[in-house]
Amino acid sequence: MAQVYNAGSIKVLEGLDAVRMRPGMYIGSTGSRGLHHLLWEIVDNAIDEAMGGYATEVSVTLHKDGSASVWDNGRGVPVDAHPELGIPGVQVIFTRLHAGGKFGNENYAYSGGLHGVGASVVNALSRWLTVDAFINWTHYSMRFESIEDADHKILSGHPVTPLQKLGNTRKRGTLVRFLPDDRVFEETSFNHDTVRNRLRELAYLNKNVRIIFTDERLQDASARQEEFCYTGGIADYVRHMNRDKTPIHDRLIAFEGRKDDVLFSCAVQYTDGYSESVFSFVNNIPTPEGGTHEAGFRSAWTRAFNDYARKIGVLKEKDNNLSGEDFREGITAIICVMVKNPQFEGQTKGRLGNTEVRPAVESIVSSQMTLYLEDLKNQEIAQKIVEKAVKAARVREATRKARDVARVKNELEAAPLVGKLSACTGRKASENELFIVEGDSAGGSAKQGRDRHFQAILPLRGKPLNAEKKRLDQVLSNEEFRSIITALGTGIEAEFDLSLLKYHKVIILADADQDGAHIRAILLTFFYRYMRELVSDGHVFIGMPPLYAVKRQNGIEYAYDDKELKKITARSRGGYTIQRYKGLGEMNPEQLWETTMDPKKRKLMQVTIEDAVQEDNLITILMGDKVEPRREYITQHAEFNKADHFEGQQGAFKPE
Ligand code: 28G
Repeated sequence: MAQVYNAGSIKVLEGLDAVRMRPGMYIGSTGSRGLHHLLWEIVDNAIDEAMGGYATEVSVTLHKDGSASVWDNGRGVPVDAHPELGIPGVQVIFTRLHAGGKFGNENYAYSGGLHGVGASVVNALSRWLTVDAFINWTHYSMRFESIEDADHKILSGHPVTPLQKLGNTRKRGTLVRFLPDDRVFEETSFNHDTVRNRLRELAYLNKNVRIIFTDERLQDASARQEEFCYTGGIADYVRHMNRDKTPIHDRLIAFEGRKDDVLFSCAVQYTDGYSESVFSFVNNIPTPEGGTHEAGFRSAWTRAFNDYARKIGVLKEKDNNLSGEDFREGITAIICVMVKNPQFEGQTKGRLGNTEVRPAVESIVSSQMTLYLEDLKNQEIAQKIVEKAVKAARVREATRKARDVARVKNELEAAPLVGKLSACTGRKASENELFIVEGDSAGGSAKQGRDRHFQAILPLRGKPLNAEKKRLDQVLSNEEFRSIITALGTGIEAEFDLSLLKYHKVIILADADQDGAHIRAILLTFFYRYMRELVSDGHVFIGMPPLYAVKRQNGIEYAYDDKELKKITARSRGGYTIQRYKGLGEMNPEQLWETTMDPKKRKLMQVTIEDAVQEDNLITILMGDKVEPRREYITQHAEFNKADHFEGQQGAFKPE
């Protein structure tokens, strides 16, 4: 076993052991998310080097042995002795908690935040980690391991070689490779798509940085390497997001600005659609829940266009201003800020809280948009946007009137709606569940099989319509959606109020076939577009009915996928028969309860918004007007007979 090579490192190791004792405190979780966090931490350091203008290239490799490596061609992590500690800088960085120097350091003023826990945390949670620095034509290397002492206590991130000079080099930069510790993480395999999508996103957010992704684990050699580099940055990202939509102008509205310590940039393009797709980032980290930067952008954007609409006479003195929503119909926008000490708030830490950011962004957007709207060459685009907003306002007004009428009508028709919904008797919303069930016969079984104390059933007769292609007034006139809105009690869009939610679990129950998939997609689209908080707050679930029943003398077992079926049949000596369920309707009430509704036995997948850009795009593909991308997507993902077909079909799903 290797030796402690330097006495000063004893204290250091204690620090790292704290990380191993409570990994969740440093990286959030020890599941797949936490695992990827390790990689983001190292990638962030490489990107920081590029953002500082010192590196042009970052490359990330997933190796066959389960390790990951990251390379940047920057200045190389310092190897000279730390003035106070007397050990090489690289050792300080990888063995001292918070020694990354991201806080109070001018070199890295805008980095990390959520991710910025430091490279030492990655070291603490790895089986081994190596760092190679290429500085002044010299190749330096150092290796850390997690070792066991005489009492079988694990010492994390222990330097097992002193800093070594390996020889001459023509390279410049830093290479870090590490193997996540399987004694810490439940999941140790990096997900190809997760890594790829984040690297691509980083390439869009950091224009001209070349990011090379290599997955050596892939069989197909031609798919192993991908390179991302975008000269247009976030403007390219917006174009990419709109690739399956129909833009109403070619040239994007894009600008940057700085106020005090806040750096701001945005790119905007309108399409002929009706939905609002605004994606925001803080220090390269997505903020799906918005925050002060988005608030500042929205208010300045609305004010600039209202002022403009008055200036060109579309709004007269007596007219009211158009609303912010009107100016955001059909918008696709990315807004980025760099902030010094970002405060992330909200349940999933996805919202920026810094109050100083709002006025800063407001001032930048106001002055830039004033310039933009005064420029002759922008008049055509600006007028199109105002025109679109005026139309949106008209529809909104008509909808409001229709809604008032609908409200009265609704009250009159309340009886049939209530008749459709089988409410539960319990009054605690936090314990109550609403099952939205495809088809009358399955709905009937669910009604009989449920626990009526906390489970309510809403059967869907026909297919609800596709919310993506419709305006609000059409969505509201659809009976299936109306009954869902009424049953949930929250209202929708601007009037959505989560505190009024009557069922904290909303469970979609549809067949595991094409039709079921379509209904799921339609319902998720509706929730995503009109009740997004319901999804982002984790209230939406997908029920997983079993695909097979294996009947034997001593009873029935259910299999939720082909793998499980194999397991069950393998250990079933003697006779058995397999029933394959084609739909929920084939199960009697008891079976439906036992397999799909009983909280003790059922499988539910929670719908989450992991990657809002991805989500938005998937919805466009599945629900938008363009047939070709949809056909392509469905052909690629058409494995409707597997229980895991939910994955990648829409949104992100994780087990209950
Ligand atoms: C490959 C994977 C991840 C890195 C650097 C470069 C420097 C550095 C990193 O310094 C501490 C604090 C301020 C000097 C900075 C090199 C200044 C001069 C660096 C990385 C010491 C950290 N020369 N590249 N850290 N500074 N790449 N990639 O981690 O005073 S970390």
